[in-house]
Amino acid sequence: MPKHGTNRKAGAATRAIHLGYDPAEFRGALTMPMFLTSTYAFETAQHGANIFAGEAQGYVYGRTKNPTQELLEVRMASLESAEAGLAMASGIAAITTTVFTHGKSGDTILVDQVLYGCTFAFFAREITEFGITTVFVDMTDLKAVEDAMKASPRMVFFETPANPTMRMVDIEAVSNIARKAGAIVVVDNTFATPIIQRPLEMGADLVVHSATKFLGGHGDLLGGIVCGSSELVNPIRGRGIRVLTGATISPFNAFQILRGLKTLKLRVNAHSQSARLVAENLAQSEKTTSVIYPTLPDYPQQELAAKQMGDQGGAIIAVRFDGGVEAGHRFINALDMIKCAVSLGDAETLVQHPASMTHSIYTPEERAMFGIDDDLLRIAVGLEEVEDLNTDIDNALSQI
Ligand code: 7XF
Repeated sequence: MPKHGTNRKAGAATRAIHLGYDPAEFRGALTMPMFLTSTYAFETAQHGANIFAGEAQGYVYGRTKNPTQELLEVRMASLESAEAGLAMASGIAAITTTVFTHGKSGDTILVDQVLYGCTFAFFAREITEFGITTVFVDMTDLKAVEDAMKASPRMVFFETPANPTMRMVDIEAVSNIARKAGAIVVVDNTFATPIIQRPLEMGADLVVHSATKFLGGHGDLLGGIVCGSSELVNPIRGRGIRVLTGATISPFNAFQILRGLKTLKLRVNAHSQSARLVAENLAQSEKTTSVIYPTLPDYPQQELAAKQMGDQGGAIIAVRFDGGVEAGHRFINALDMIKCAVSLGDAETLVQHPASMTHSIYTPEERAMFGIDDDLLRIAVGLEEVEDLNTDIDNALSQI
């Protein structure tokens, strides 16, 4: 084992802090420095030509790769039990470059119905313009997934737990079906993080993240990452669509996400503990009609939740109010400390109304079909003292 670091068998928090970095290589700097450079000087003209030709190793230009970005990729790949990782400018960049690299004109892609709004819009409205056919399937229905394989899809894409309803897809079961049909399975693991759930260990081929959320963890950046086998990740990395669309992550953001990863396990554990208590508190109020949270006893997919996420539910709660949209809006407006904002995975607890915010890009008909109802609110529990969160919530509940 190297003196400076740790090997891939060390625990997740240890790897998130040490893996792949030797201070001796960087003048003793304890943390990986940020490489704020847009270009790199070649030793000679021939050296530069050799790097371009792939005959020598080296850095060329900031849109291609950067040492700070590379360490982030090594650590995230390790956390996701992957061979390789590729960090990008945002979660959406990670998703779109993955799809445009592995999906070609004429291909069919199977996509679950409940997705972050812009992800849905990309699959429903944009890639169809490039000759890719999207088929939306309720992936909680394995028979429907099986039937959909008749279309010989190139790729299967889903989120679990899904944004914003917290419904889950069985990663292992869907991956088994897809593998037989030769389709690549891509799972958006943003809500669970690799601390709670590692889709590649359950048979998925690629994992994507919005690093904007828990990985960064402090609401101060945008970033994304895709992890999987080198065979699938390297074509996205090369001189392919990421470099050609400029979806590269900034070294500054990579640095911040590396800092976030050092506390990822601590934070995710704390998010889960508090969210469970907040969910219980909401569930016992007569003002709420349903509270959907993976470790609550009445969570509809309990067995699957336990299989994929163990005893942690993550930070996100879906909640409905007696009195529908108006009651939900009154609840949001009556909150004091808890802010009304999109995003999640931050230290601050955030609440938002999916139908008019994160999922407003779905048509009302699409939302109605897929269960993203008007009366649903999404709470992303942060890292404040849970007593203070429940005080704010109780006070707001008393006003509606
Ligand atoms: O490009 P981004 O870093 O914003 O990531 C896109 C994305 C990808 N996957 C999931 C599961 C996501 O939730 C997101 C972004 N979601 C934010 C939200 O739901 O609050 C976006 C705010 S409009």
